[in-house]
Amino acid sequence: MNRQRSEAAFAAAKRVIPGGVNSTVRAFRAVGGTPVFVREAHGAYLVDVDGNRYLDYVLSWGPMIAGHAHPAVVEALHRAAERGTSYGTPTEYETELADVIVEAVPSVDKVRFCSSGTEATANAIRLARGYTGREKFIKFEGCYHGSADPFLIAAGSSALTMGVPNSLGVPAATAQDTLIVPYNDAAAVRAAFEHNPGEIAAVIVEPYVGNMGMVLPLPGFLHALRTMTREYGALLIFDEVMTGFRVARGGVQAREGVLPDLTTLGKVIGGGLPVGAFGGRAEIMDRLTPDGQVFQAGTLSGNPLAMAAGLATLRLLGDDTFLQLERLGQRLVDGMAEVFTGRGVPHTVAAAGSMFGFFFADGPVTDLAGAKRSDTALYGRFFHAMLDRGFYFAPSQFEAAFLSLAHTEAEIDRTVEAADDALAALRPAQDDVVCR
Ligand code: KE4
Repeated sequence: MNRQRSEAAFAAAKRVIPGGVNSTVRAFRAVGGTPVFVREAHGAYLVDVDGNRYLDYVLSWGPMIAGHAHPAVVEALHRAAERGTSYGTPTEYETELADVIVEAVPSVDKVRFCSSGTEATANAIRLARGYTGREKFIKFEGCYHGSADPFLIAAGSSALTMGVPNSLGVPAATAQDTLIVPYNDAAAVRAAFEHNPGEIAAVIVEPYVGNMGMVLPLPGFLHALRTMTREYGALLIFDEVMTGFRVARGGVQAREGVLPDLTTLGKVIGGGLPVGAFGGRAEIMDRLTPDGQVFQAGTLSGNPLAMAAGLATLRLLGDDTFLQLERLGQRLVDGMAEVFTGRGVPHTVAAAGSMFGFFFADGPVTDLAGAKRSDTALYGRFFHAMLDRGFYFAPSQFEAAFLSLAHTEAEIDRTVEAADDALAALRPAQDDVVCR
């Protein structure tokens, strides 16, 4: 595929934008090569600046569940823009979207909007700290909750699970309040509570993980978090920025029947416009300013265009559409698994609704250590082989993939065929898996 204009665009971007991108993962560092510069997108397809067309399985990292430029969403945005783009006042559009979220998400009585998932999770942690009067919180290795300081922490060597910054600029003092434990390890969570009696405000978790690749909770893990947080007086926060209105209308909590104290949302609820939200029981949410004393603010929080795009998107998602997406997702991962098996490539696949993932690894991946043991070099080569065939997967093994209402069975089947062709063409390097 000719991507000369993307290469020129990348060179031009790097002159005025650090790394040529406005979000790190877009730079293709995990898979190598030049990032694709997109000119436009329609339905399930991206079109790059060279005119190449790709079937899109990233969907802007989740938001575009209705497909790109869906007519109902575009029309809603046109109408909203003609009324102005931001007022800095309350609007009924915010209440309208809040009503939809409260009705759909089982644990949410009240919700506050902001402009990104990062803001949502950072505010949720502040609220949990304000509500409990405690300062530490537990997060899981490999779970990503946005780019605010308290989350940019890696597992430290300390037996107390004390974290260490994994970005320059994050103060050590901040890291001390972030406790890191392995995903799916309920015993490590209990140990963290026992080592930090009365100090832990919350446990925040991606209930289905999309940020180390797709990793699902082991049976009972989410229930164990619910039990332990109640037992130790901490709040349970489900970070459903990626899974909210994606794996089910009510998110993971609706599928699994585990109700957190706070839920963070983003992506789908904004239909591709900047949005974030956090919600929970009224007695917690009412601790927020102006009624309470936990401060939150944002110039564009609840922006009318984001509300319009979010409402138009959520109105397209009925029970039947979630069933349709579930079926498509399963068809895809079954087809990919068959291809990987046929080509003798060790693999594991996971799907929930319209979110799915795969690792080139022997056996299921249940935590970050397992994800890191997968063949990421092969993933990078597979990514490019599929890109050259017109299929856009995440430019990193440690991401999930997504489907939209615009994806059809025919396109799923074409993807599976292309995957078989791609693996047949790949010349496994000595250190990669040998295709038997
Ligand atoms: P944003 O600040 O990027 O809107 O949301 C942060 C966030 C919070 N929680 C979860 C579970 C998330 O997946 C995210 C953001 N996801 C990444 C994709 N892995 C966004 C892509 C990017 O960083 O460019």
